[in-house]
Amino acid sequence: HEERIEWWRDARFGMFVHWGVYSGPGGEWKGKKVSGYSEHLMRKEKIPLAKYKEEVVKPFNPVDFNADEWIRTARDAGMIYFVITAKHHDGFAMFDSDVSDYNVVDATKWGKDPMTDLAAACKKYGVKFGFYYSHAFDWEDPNAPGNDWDYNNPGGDLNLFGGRYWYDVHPELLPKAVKYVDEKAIPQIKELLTNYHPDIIWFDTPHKLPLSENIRILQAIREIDRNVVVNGRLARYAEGNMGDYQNTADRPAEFFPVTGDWEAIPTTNESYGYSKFDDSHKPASFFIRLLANAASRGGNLLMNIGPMGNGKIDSRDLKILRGIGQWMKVNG
Ligand code: JFZ
Repeated sequence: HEERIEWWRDARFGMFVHWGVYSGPGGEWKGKKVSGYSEHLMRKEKIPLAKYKEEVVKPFNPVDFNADEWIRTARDAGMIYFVITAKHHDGFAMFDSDVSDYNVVDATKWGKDPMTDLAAACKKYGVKFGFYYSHAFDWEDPNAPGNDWDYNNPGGDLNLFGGRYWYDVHPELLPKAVKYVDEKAIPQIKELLTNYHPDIIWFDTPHKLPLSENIRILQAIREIDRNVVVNGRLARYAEGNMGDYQNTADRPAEFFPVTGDWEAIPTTNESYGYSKFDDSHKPASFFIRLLANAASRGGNLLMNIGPMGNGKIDSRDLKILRGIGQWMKVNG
């Protein structure tokens, strides 16, 4: 079934969006700066679920969100596809879900589903649409791997759960993970496929589940959708996975020769989710070079931005996107 990936092979450039209830605090908790990935706020600050619901989930109210504006901005930067966090590690669904009430429509002040509008805007502008779904980590579901607050990412606490490959050390915990996959992950992935018809679905942190569970998820996907593109990180990290930090401003990326289908996912600063204090944004020229480099080696660039809790795109990200757009107009 090679045809389904044809559009992706030609795409070269896409927008990755990390946006969730954690975008509200935006890397600030109790008046102090939280460094690193703002989307990991709950884990980093060891926030109990009840408190996260009360102080992060409920107040989420992105009144300035405008799907049309987001997708137009992506298109104007020369982006061909768009991938947004439907559920990140915090377990919170940013879409309308019948599987779990822990979702943007039922649990936030805002009470709206941004994904319907985003899917429609993508159609309007001819941009391919897709979801990031955290299938392994879920900090809300008591059966999911990684609901302890004491592990270090990526992994799971060594003493409590055996770390990276916990299921080898603690096979007796495996039935719990299987229950989570059956009762939350697979049903929600099916909701995403049937309700929004994405062109691509993007998974991450595969080491948190045994390969057999990851493959079961792929089977469930293929039972109802033969055409959706699925990234390799559903199952395992690719051989030679470079990690994020190879691509920093002081170390411009040189992609090694890679064969097959590959994609780099640099973020504009050092967090994927919006982080108010992180000013480490790279200039547009950095991403233009990265894009040319990736394209010349047969890869795609899925550039990440972190929109704010009010629903607007951060002006620091906008500046980069506009810079790329200007270059695209001349060289695109
Ligand atoms: C994961 C997430 O934990 C993170 O929040 C974000 O969504 C990012 C895109 O993916 O983080 C990773 C996963 C893999 C590596 C680094 C960060 N890696 O292989 O180096």
